[in-house]
Amino acid sequence: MFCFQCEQAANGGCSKVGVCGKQPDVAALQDLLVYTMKGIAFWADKARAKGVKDAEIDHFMIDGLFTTVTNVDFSPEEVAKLVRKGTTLREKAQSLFEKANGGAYAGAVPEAAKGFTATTTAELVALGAAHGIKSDAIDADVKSVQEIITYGMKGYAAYAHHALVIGRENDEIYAFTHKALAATLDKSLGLMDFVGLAMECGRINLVTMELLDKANTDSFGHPVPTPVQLGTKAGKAILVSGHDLRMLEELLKQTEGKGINIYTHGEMLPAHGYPGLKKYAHLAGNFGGAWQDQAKEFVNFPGAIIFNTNCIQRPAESYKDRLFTWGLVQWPDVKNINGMDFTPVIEKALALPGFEENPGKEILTGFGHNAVLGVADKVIDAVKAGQIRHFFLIGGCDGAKSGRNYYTEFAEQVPNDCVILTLACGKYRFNKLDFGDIGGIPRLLDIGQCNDAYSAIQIAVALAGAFNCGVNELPLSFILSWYEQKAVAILLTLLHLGVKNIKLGPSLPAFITPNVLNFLVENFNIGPIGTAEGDLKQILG
Ligand code: FSO
Ligand code: SF4
Repeated sequence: MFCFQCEQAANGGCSKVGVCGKQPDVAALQDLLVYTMKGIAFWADKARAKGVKDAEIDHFMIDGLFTTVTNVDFSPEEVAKLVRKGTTLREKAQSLFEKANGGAYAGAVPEAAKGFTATTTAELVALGAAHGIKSDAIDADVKSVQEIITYGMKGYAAYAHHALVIGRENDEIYAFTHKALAATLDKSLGLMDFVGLAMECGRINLVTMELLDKANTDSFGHPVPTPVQLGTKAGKAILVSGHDLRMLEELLKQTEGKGINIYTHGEMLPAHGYPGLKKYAHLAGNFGGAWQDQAKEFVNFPGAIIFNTNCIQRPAESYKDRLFTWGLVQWPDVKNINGMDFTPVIEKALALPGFEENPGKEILTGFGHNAVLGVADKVIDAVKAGQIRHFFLIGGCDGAKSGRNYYTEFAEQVPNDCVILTLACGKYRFNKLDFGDIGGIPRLLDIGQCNDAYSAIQIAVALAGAFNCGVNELPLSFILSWYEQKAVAILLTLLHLGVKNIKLGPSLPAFITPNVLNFLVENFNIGPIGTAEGDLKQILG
């Protein structure tokens, strides 16, 4: 196996077993799934050029890409099932094209688009091992940008999936997915073609985040500033981890009046701010820290636990029997709920002791674009009056590797006349600290999940409009932490929007070659994080 798609990649790439727990068979099957999707994309892209689309194929691409995101699917059987389905959809895409074309394709057909005969899981694993990231003998810089695009697509696929659960989709996302995956098979394309596609991938992620924002806010209302309880309520308990709000809503409905309290974990924290979710009195509070602490924290959760997206880690035996996954999230031997019937989770929670009453501290969430822009005048006045000197967006993923203390230190050292905007699970490095307020405006504003980078962009654009300048001229700095592929998608969106001077950490991606890094530095002045003290000094002058 070889995988270097996330920040914790061992020594430039995991080659024996994933640091995340991904085994070589699953790695090979995921590589084969991506290879299969490239083959589907070759035909689907051509069929689209002839005006033919297919919803089953489009949805499969989203599910397939999301499946290969870090910490989503660890089950060889489930990934193999998707590869088999992909094989039949590749044939379907080819026949759709041929029918529209009135005959076979006249040009050269790449190997990936020809399909394969392997079917058993063992055969698929063997085949996948031959179609890994290193199997293409192509220019290292081209490969680097191709991988950036692929990871960006994996990232927005997660968001497109959540939107689709709510019944929202956008054909532009599918069209680009086919075009970009097919492009990776096209040997006539050069480095700058792929750079262009990478920027377009950033635009498509913006389109996807907007789609999801609309799906969420139309369904549950605009988030409002909301205190979230970190303590516990007496009663049975279910912990929900992940990003999917619609799944949480359904679980809230099904547990109403059953004496079960629902707690959020990790990226579900911002759910408390949505009127359509906070109206449930048994949405009780937030439990634990960011994803990488789950193994030590879940031991202490006396109820059922369910993951509706990444990031799942190898479960300890002590809580494995009360752990569930939902939808595309899979761990071998952990019960998966496919659909919206949560009876097994509810029964498990009822059989477990639950919590005693133990109130704790409260933290605030719910500062989406609607809430922040609702007080925009106040914010703008505070900037003009010199009460707010600078905004720092300290956001992104948390993770286990060392070097992430930087983000805590940075937040702690941000001067009192500056505001911190935050999003995604990296916030757990500092969201329980007290930052106070500036004339009633909290100094720490939790914008939401990683996909709420959309909100951050709306806020930045509105501020730029109010001050009649570009986003790069605003007193606003982006201090980002990355871990998995959604962060790659968001980074591409920021680059697509022309955002400069981003500081990225805790380490730079292993899939970026020195030449590609130079390109990013020259065009966007993107740079690695240094020390909190040094970076703050440099930014604030
Ligand atoms: Fe964190 Fe995991 Fe949202 Fe990522 S939970 S690391 S950026 O999945 O998706 O922020
Ligand atoms: Fe390694 Fe990350 Fe790939 Fe897992 S996802 S195998 S940790 S690079």
